[in-house]
Amino acid sequence: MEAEITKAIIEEATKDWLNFARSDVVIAGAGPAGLTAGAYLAEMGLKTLILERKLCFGGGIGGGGMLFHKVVFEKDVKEILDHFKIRFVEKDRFLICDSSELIAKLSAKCLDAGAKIIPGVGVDDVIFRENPLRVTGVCIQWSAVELSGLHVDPIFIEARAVVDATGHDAEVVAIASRKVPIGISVPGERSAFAEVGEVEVVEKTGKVVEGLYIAGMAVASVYNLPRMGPIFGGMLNSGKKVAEIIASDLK
Ligand code: 48F
Repeated sequence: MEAEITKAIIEEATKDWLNFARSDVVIAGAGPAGLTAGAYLAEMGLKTLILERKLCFGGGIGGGGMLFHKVVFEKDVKEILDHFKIRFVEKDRFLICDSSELIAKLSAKCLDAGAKIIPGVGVDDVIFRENPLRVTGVCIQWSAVELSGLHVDPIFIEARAVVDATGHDAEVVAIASRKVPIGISVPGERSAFAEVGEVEVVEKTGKVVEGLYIAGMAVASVYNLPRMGPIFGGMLNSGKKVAEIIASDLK
């Protein structure tokens, strides 16, 4: 029986890797921005792979605000919350929900719509082509190998669009900016100014070079925008916006 367990796991996992080796969209990071983007992209019929370095997903959602298990939104995000069937209470200018419910419902919608979320895998580089310059996929590695420090070459996922949704470090754009002439650097985010950060992070969401897009706090890092802490409307709006831009670009 034990050998059959092994075979069942490896065969089914391999089917997924073979299927997603060439994806429409690969998203690095399963935080609020990556999960929101993944759900909308999959709902629009795009073959979407979300790679998450950790073994759980949700990124910064789980920590709520200083471990208080709630996150807040401004009211413009009500339509998205309703779309994901996320319950909230209203208080003054805010909608407030449980951090666990946000993680569960964003990820459930991704999976139900057909996106594949694979945990324990990090994106450690991009694939590029020149004339014209474009990003055509990512290099990936088991997080356990990254942590071990062993020298193990990555494997590749080709994609028509790559989304950096890695959060505060904008890891994918940071790597690309060092190794490919994309003409962009990553200065990092500014100190907290929630009201401005919430708006600008959505405004600046989009494509940084052909094939490479940013969403969520990665946008703040790339464009030196203020951070906003445990208010998450900007993250959901950013994820939705990047999905709409990609869907339009890939038509
Ligand atoms: O950090 P994270 O939650 O980013 P986000 O979606 O949302 C930011 C908010 O949580 C919060 C905030 C909002 O006001 O300030 O911080 O922009 O989620 C990013 C996810 O990406 C994973 C990381 O483990 C986390 O779950 N990640 C980071 N680098 C990589 C990665 C990588 N190179 N490959 C794969 N996953």
